[in-house]
Amino acid sequence: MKKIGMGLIGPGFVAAHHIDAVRRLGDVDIVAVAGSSQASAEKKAHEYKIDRSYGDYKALIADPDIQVIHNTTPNHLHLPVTMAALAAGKHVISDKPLALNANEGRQLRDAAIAAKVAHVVTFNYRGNPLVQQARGMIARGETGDLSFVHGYYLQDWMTDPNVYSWRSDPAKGGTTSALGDIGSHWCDLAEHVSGLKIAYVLADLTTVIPVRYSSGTSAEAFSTKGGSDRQPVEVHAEDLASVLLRFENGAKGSFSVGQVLPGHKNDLQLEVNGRTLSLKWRQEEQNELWIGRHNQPNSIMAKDPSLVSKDVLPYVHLPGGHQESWADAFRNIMSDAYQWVREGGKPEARPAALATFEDGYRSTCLVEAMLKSHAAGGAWQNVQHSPSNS
Ligand code: SOE
Repeated sequence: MKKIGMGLIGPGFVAAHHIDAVRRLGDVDIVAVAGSSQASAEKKAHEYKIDRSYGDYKALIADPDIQVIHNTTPNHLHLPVTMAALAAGKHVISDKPLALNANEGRQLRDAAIAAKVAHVVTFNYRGNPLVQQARGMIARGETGDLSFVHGYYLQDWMTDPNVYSWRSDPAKGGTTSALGDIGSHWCDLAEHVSGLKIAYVLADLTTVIPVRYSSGTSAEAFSTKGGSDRQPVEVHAEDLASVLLRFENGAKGSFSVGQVLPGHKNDLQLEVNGRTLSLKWRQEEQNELWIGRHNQPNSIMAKDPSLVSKDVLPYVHLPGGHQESWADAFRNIMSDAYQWVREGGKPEARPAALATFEDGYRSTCLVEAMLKSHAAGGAWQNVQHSPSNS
């Protein structure tokens, strides 16, 4: 089988996981990496054991051995880098959020559809087997109609004011922090699993740490590195937010996100309550799915190939009791993405669990509605999502 050539632009925190996941597929050749300078690209290429490096992303996109571009640059570069890749007819796997705002998100969605290539956004929690199990149970009517969809995504890596990364810089990360970075994951997961669309939001945003101390360099997510000579920087983006939701079918919902909540490492939880069953999945205990019942005892389904439904089996790689993890779910998404690439990105060949630029655009619309709601003093705001022309 001829290997597919892949090139990655923007080697930060998440890039290592794109590379690891793609290497595990076995049929993809990691051709090159591009960084902000030739020196930084070479350093990363050496670290990841990749032969070619480019100091200019346009040179990587032009490399004829590369068919798929992974865009893991900071958010402000998502638009130009992805647009250039699409213009060159390359398949694109973009890290989330797809873009800085809904306007950019729509442009990217439209350009990707017009380019007739595979277009993927790494909403990677969809790759967890028990997430797909929950989605299937809801779609088959096992929960009954959903009345409430709720949860949270809480982290603590920004608790220390000395953590200052591009995510807090509006020019690079955008005007949102917690909602764009992790609220985007929660909302995508809630809509994907429930099969329902969020129609209205009411958001309350807070910046718990309004002054951070920068060492001049942009730290990677979860990094504690940085010098002692730091300068204060005012931060306006939210690091804590709570949002009420109304879904299109009348179901209600709510979630909170925070990046400064001590003890919460990557604490993502989604619960849905139907008329018959409730389901709860928590990322930090991702090998278990809680099933809540009214007239019978509650139970916990283990991630076990003998227990999950047949369509979930491609996402399970180990027998029950053998824990699978964040990196395995990420690999599942990459496996789906490259399956789509092998099919030439034909719309009808897209694996059902895979998030596309349509989903990425939708996520920017949801976040934008939340920002508007907060700016209006906490007023209900409808989600404006323009349909694609094709
Ligand atoms: C940092 O908050 C981060 O790396 C996010 O950017 C990822 O999307 C999430 O999966 C883990 O946390």
